[in-house]
Amino acid sequence: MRIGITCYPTYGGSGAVATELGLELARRGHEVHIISYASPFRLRGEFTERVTFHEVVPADYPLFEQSPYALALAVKQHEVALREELELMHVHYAIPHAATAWLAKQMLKGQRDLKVVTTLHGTDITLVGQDPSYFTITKFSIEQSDRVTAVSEYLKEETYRAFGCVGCDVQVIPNFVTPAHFHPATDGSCRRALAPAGHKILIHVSNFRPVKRIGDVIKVFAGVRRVLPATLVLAGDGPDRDLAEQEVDRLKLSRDVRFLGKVDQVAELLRGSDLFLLPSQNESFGLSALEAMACGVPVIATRAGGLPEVVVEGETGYLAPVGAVDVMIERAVALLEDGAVHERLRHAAVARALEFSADRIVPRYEELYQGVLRD
Ligand code: GMT
Repeated sequence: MRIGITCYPTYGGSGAVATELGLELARRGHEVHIISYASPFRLRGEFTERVTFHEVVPADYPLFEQSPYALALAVKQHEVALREELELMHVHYAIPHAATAWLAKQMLKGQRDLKVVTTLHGTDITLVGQDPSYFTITKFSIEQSDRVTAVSEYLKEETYRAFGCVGCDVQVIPNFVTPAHFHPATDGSCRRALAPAGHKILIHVSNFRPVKRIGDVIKVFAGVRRVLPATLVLAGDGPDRDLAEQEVDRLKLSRDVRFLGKVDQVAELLRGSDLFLLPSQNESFGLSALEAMACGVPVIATRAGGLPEVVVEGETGYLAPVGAVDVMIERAVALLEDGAVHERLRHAAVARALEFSADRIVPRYEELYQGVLRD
């Protein structure tokens, strides 16, 4: 198949999933064209056979305070669909990608029938899409898509609840991991680079938005640090990084907390860690938790959104109510102090993650594509 993919290229789950999907589809022989304003971070800046990146460059003009990116994107989607004879456009994160794909489809009418597949990822439904400034166009573009998928049952239900979405049949296709990249450690080399010998290593990876509750990550670490020697590794950057740094200073933890900034390839960091923290306010799926589990790292997360569909309570980690820092500390200390329990959860985490391996999930997208092309 000849497939267009549009996503955000920035540090975030939807761009990661879209790019990994593109790479997997290309590996399976499909031709993939990724259309965005920058090359997505997971493309790894490498040449990959059958994957082409198309950059959207919105023209500037003194009248505009902000260039109309959505229009330039629709034009590029239309242009690439025509030139590369795309059969379908798979957009990730509804805003504005589902709307621009709909525009491109309209512009192609009479020339070719471009099918539009929209994958809903999270805040496009739970937060941003519900803002009055975007609500009607989000609802419209979901309803106009030829197929709609959501990354969890939770997100599917939330889409129906918040948008109604007359006539849409939202199908759940969960996120996936590529075990060739995300697998357990074979030696302790990464661990040695991250922390002094004898330290337990806790890790959090995100884009430091308020929804991630970075303050709780620091508080949980502070509680653990009071009981045992430990290092906290923070990978990523975003609006709450300053707040996190201030909290670390206030709690006098700076010797044991490492802010790494944006790291494109996190698998090595995960492999060197003992525990992944994801105390989010909400999380439609929690791709970072899945990637940690695939690397043999148990997860302590909140019982929020789609996280219970990924993390199995007591088996691959623990789930606590949002903000229940004391519960998370108690769980983390118990887990880190008991080598046998940690080992059991570590193995269960890897096994659970394999249920979401690319080989199992990507064929579900291929089936969905075949179905929409038969319509
Ligand atoms: O929260 C992020 O890191 C980015 C955000 C996005 O849409 O780019 O992630 C969402 O999509 C991911 C991939 O499907 C999910 O794993 C995340 O749970 C989801 N984030 C939220 O729901 C807050």
